[in-house]
Amino acid sequence: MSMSSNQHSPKPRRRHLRQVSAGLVRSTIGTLAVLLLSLGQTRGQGTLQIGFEGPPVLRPGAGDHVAEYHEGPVWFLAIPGTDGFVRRWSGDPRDPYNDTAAFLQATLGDSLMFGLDDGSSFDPVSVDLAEYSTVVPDAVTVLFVGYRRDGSTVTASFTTDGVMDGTGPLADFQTVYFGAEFAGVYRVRIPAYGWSLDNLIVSIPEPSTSTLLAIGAVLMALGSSRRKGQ
Ligand SMILES: [Ca+2]
Ligand SMILES: [Ca+2]
Repeated sequence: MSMSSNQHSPKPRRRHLRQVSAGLVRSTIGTLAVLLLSLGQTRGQGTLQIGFEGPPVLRPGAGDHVAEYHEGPVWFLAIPGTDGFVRRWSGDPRDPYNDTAAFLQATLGDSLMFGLDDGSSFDPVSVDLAEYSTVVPDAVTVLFVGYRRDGSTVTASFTTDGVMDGTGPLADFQTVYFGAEFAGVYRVRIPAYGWSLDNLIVSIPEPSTSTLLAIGAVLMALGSSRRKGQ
């Protein structure tokens, strides 16, 4: 990108053209930098796991009935018109256990939905599901509804295995996987209750097509202006 400065003194018009060209290159590089910066900030996360470990930290065995929770670029809210959901800290022997401190639980009247802060689409990959507790250890069917920008929806139902022994030797949580049809949703709702949930994994496509197109256009303009300046 460096401009040669030790040539024979050019004619005034050529010098003026070179100055204009150099200014164009500088402003174009600046535009590219801004685009790449926004790319890194909004789309660079890749695949991430939400473990619900906070903050805030809770005391062992405590449950916090909340209307919202936030971790990384992902927001969690209760579906409007429902009570909320419970963020629970391990320590109560009746709760499902998986070697991590915190997980989510939905009791009667609760619900959950989630999406990304910037509203962009993402691909749900998997989530760990368990029964409510050893007090309510029955297998539970959990419905997930995904929403796309084109107005279409996609659903998946997972039924837990009914294995639930709290801090006993059995695995209370089981990992369930979303199919390829769930790709490209911007919001997911879980209208059912009576479940426990942990380790949500989502994949955030990177980078967005519109940002790539913008960078391509800037690069083409840069190449064109350099050819003209030669
Ligand atoms: Ca956890
Ligand atoms: Ca189970």
